[in-house]
Amino acid sequence: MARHEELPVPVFKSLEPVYGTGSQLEEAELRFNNLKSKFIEFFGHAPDIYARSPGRVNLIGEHIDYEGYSVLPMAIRQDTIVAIRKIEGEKVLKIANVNSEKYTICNYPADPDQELDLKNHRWGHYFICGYKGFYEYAKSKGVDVGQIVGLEVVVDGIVPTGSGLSSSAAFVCSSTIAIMAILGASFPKKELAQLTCECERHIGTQSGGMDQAISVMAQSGFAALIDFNPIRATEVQLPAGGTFVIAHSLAESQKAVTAATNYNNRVVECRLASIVLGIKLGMKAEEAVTNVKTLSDVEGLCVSFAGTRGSSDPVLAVKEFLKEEPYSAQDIEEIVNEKLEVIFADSPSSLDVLRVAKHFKLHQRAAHVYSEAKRVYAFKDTVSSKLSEEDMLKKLGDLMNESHYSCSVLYECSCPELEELVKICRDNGALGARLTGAGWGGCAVALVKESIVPQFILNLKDQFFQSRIEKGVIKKSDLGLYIFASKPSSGAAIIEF
Ligand code: NG1
Repeated sequence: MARHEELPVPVFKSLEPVYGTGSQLEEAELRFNNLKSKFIEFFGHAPDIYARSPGRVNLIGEHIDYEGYSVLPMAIRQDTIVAIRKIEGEKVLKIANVNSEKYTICNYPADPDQELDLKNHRWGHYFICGYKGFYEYAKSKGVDVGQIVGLEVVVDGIVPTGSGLSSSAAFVCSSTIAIMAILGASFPKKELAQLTCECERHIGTQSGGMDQAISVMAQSGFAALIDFNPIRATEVQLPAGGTFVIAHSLAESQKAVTAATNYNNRVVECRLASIVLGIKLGMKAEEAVTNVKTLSDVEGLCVSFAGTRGSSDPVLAVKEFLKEEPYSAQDIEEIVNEKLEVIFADSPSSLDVLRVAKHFKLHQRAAHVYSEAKRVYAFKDTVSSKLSEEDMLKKLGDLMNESHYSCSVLYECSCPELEELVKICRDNGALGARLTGAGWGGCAVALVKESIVPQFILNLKDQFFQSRIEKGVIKKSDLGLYIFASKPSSGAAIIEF
């Protein structure tokens, strides 16, 4: 039988296979009805097709997907739905949102080669990421998708934005899948996972691929170990006695806007760390600059070095060869024998990083990546071990705590609000708690024993959210959006009524 990622995105005629039964189905029915009415209101007729794709929470494996390492996320029930219809004759893309006050209608030309104006960020840009990426991929595969047509689109997204729960990937994936379906194409899920990752890079972040992979390939009831090169998803059954509670720090992380100092900065630092390690471990400078792209490329050399010290831990090489003090651009240029601007000449977003970076913390970033990559496998092995449930949950919690420490201290992608929230989670009985997603704001995820979940949520409301309600940061009636328990949900789907 074909592995599920070899299959196309499923097409359903009803909502039950996606949303199950009960309150989740009722909520979905309301949203689909509303989406259809809005579509008729905006464009005068109903859509032809809907596509939906979920957000995700990453349980462990942060900031390592772009370094080629496996990660372990699960899809959440919150998703983005895109309703779509072709317009014959008019070559325009009209992108509306059910929340038309916050997200006003965006029009773009129906031109797959258009350049996105990244200096003027608009919410509709994410749809165009999918549009451009789809056409690029179809062309590269020699798939004929016919004449260029106009499209009418209405979007309904309930993944909280800037929360580390991948609202952007849910939007890009549902857009790409809607475009694929309306143009009569069909690609297997693993190809879509790769293609949507490349789509999202049009927004200017050097995205790693985890979010799109889980959004497209998730299976209800399971988290997944996502491997890259090639992309593959292996189901992971989580222990029944533990629940993952997601809580928002209420600090919004504007990933696309802060890319040059935060997300893309770390991608650049990791590349520089891997080149320097490669050289210190015997590669010629020129060879390292040309061939070494990620820390996983030089892991073998690091492990061989560790072997000379009776270990297999690549962090030993980091400790030996990368100084803890920050490197200046000049320090690195002397080692690599090349100007940094030349190394990154073909990556405009990396050049933006170089323009604003004061220094580069190569030791800390590499130590995080190698140790976090190991924790992902330790998490996966623990889940499938014969430990008692009690011991298993404790071990998983410990790994999550270690991951948070590494993200916070070595990778410096936390923030004061996340630190406060993670501490409150632990003080209230979480077995482990950590920031999830890119960080610098957004959500924390806590592993909590099933039996204490209701009290845990009440305590967090009291100790973290109440003061923010009083200050008017959020409304009490919206609390359910900012703290909730989450079960592993299903991945992308196409719905035709
Ligand atoms: P968020 O910002 O949580 O969607 C981002 C990246 C991931 C991964 C994590 C950090 C995008 C679309 N996603 O996730 O690929 O690198 O940060 O682990 O850029």
